[in-house]
Amino acid sequence: MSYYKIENLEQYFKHYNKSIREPRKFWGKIAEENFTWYQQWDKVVEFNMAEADIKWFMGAKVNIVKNCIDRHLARRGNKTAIIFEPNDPKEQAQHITYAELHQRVCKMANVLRDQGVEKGDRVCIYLPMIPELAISVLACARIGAIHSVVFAGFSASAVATRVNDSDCKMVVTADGGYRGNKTIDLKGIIDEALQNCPSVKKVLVAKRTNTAVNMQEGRDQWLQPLLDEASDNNVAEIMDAEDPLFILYTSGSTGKPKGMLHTTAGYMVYIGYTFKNIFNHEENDVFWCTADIGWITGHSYIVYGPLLNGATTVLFEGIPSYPDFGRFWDVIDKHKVTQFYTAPTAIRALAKENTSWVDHHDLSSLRLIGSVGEPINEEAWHWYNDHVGKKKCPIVDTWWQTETGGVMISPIPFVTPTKPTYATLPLPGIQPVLMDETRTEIEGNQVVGSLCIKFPWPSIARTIWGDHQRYKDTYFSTFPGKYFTGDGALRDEVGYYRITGRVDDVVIVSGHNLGTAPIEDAINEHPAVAESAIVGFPHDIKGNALYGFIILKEYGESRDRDNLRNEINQHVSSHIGAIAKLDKIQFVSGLPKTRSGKIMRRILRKIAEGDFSNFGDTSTLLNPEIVEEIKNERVG
Ligand code: 6R9
Repeated sequence: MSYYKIENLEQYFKHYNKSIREPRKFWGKIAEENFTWYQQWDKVVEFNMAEADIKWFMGAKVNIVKNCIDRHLARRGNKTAIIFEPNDPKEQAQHITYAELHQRVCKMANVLRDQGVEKGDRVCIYLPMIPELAISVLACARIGAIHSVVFAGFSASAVATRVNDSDCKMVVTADGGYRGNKTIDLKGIIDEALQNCPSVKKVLVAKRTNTAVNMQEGRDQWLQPLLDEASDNNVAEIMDAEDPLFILYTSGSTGKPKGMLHTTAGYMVYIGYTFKNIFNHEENDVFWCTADIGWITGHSYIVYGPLLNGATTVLFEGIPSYPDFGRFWDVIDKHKVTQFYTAPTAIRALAKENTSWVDHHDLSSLRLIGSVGEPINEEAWHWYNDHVGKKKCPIVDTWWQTETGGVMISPIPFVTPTKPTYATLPLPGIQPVLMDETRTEIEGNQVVGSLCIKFPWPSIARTIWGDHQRYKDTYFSTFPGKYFTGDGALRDEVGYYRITGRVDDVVIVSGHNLGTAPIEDAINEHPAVAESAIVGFPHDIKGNALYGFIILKEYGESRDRDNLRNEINQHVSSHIGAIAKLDKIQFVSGLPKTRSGKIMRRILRKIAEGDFSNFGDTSTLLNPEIVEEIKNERVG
């Protein structure tokens, strides 16, 4: 019996139980039957949760890129591995076959080696969503260099912090990048960043926008001529199971960014396995994840997961609103996408527009649709289900984190019955528990608590680069012996999980524990509201009171503000209870968001408190200008 694919609910429970009772047998069998190894492991897993010391497949020798590309060549050499869909729909899409990908990755790997990159060296990749990005990632992994992809929307200072934190030796970038009708001066940003980065000796520059750039003598080189010269014969590095694969900095909604370190074999096995099951992958599918490779979602489910399964993956350079709000639906139709995976923030933005944008496209190729990144509110879930999935495609609401490497809680499509706003059940191997304030595990169903995981899974991050103590403190000390996710969750009467948001987004009002996410859900259901964010602020009598920052739809903008405030509060009262009424409501034109679409609540909390002294690191904000507006119009 194979454990690689879950076919029905009975099998899910069978596999799940096996994975808990005999994790070593379960993962050992999956690893053995579905991947190629130079040498097998001695032990499947070894761990000490108190020390945050976790090792999978110790003793094994493997190369993840051999598994992503080389082993498919005989059977799938002419199959499309990557479909590159450019920013401008008038520019032709590219279909890169497995054979061509192999050749291009081998050349890039040889260029890196020629430029002095060795196994274990860190390479910062700061590229737009073009094929060179995926190719650079794979080339690093092929020669055992540790890639650190920095999203090509980060500022120079954010890049410098990340480059210095991990002492990168090289930066791979481009002259510029396209984003809708804008051109971003990537090389200029790198030049500025590198003024403060002594470790970087070489910069390779891909050409994308043909923007004029400065090339620093002795440091900078154009990539293409080096690739043209390079041989396409490359012997992959033989890696130990626990050799580092990549560093990825978390989006940084709190504190200094953390360089999460992922290692080779466990990540490979878990990402291959989860891609197969969560997206119900079949041979002729065209899979599209709209994330950027600069985030964990792009690492795991644009590059590694699809390629490990010999799939066809779409790499989209553009944005959902360019050249118009029909772009996503146009791409689905054009490439006959079978699985579409996006974020609630994009869904809500598109749901604000006229439905004819989506209704006028042929989306009949879709078999399932997915969501990731934040809790999906009820209204967005239904819009996604009705207009995109046409009520025929299961929605996989996938909960996971940069730290977890792969999806942890999610429906298995066509297997797990879905429920709006619920991520539903843990994947095999994942043991979630809910904890109360006294650090006791909460048993039973219909309960709420802090979400922890009590047994290691193969793709858990192994450390924070250069700071194992911080790794232990952040994830393994709040609830000793367990991995603490930082999220709160609810477990319903059948054991389904609903992630309610970060635990620090819980506000205690008059002794009642209020999650801000359900209140926001209720507010967002009001017909005049486009989006909202709720934070707590200190209150003499209640301890804390609620402050709402609300974006109105056009429809609401012409209405009397005080009437709207009353209506919104009545809505909250009737949906959650009078206790959840907002003391203050400020209508805003936008919310401060990180580039991955997460609201930076820390800033809103400070504004609500009237403390404008120190907003901390705002370098990861997409729209820093909004902070000033919100500050000036604060409701005192
Ligand atoms: C993959 C990714 C992780 C945080 C996580 C949680 C939130 C992600 C979610 C979700 C509810 C989902 N989150 N997916 N919350 N439902 N389906 O987004 O990684 O950028 O590290 O963010 O995102 O709060 O803790 P990352």
